Amino acid sequence: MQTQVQEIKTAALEACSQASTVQELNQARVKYLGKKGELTLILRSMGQLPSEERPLFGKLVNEVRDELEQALKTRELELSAAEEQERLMGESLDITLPGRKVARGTLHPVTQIINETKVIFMEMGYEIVEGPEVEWDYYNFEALNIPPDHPARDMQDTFFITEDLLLRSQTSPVQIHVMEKQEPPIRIVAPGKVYRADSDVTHSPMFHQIEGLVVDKGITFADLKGTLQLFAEKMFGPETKIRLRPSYFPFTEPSAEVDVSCIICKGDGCRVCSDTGWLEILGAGMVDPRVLVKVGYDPAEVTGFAFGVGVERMAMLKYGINDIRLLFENDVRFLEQFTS
Ligand code: 2NM
Repeated sequence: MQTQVQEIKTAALEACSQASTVQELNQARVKYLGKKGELTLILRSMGQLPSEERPLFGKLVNEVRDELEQALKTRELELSAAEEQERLMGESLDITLPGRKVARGTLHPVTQIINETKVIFMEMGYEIVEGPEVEWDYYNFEALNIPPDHPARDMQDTFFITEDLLLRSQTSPVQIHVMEKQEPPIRIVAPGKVYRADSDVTHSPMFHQIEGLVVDKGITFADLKGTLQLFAEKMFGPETKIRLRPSYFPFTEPSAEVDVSCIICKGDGCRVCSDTGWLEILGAGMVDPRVLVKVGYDPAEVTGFAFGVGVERMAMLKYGINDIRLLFENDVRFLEQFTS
């Protein structure tokens, strides 16, 4: 039986060194050391030996088992290291490749212009106010001295919801609300969406407007001019000039169209300014005394100026966009060009 044990040992060590994978090695482990393995079985048959030989035989089997276990362990480490090495060699990972860029969103150009405008006026001490997009006829028209037969009140120009509810066609109703609630001094800017029944390459039925209003004792047309000059410089660059031309709005008297020197050609004349050197971007004027009276102010005590700008128009001029619809299609290939 001792000879048998020696034979098992030799065979088992041979199987161990012959195994070329961890799997084969495990098969050898089961074959010799498993519950029904050759070494296990021979130990169980020890009863056949005379009792005085049993301790020595048991010792031999245990020594052989320890030796085999050690050999299996060593071989397993070798094989698993080799297998890991082979797996890694099979992987083609080039750690010198540059990483993939994370796609980051940007603010819409219209939002960027609104934010810039807000900052410019906040630095001058203005408050930003917002109001509802659905308005009463009173706040959108009547309080602004726009008479019942004014063309702006036509269904063709304004989206009416009922006879006296509508989608605001300007943000000035926000300013009427503020004046009704607060006493002068007033220094506010109202940005937001406005709606007009108009649609072509330069007009969208929804667009954004920013209107400003200052009311206090002794406010003059010179204050208006100085404010708009400063706005133009901060928005379009320090060299920007402004030019005022007489105009008419029902809610201001006197009124003016305000031009800025062309931001593309700096006044030399180009396609964007139709060779005039000037771009019309603002409407402005001194708040009509009738508007002040309607909100309960005394025009003998206080005066005010107001102005309005179209945000999409500013964006189109600033970025040389020739079709307003590009600003609302939200094609990422278009919007990506305005990464701030
Ligand atoms: C403009 C042009 C001129 C304006 C007037 C008022 C108010 F409420 F004070 F009467 N807010 N905004 C105004 C004046 C708006 O937009 C082209």
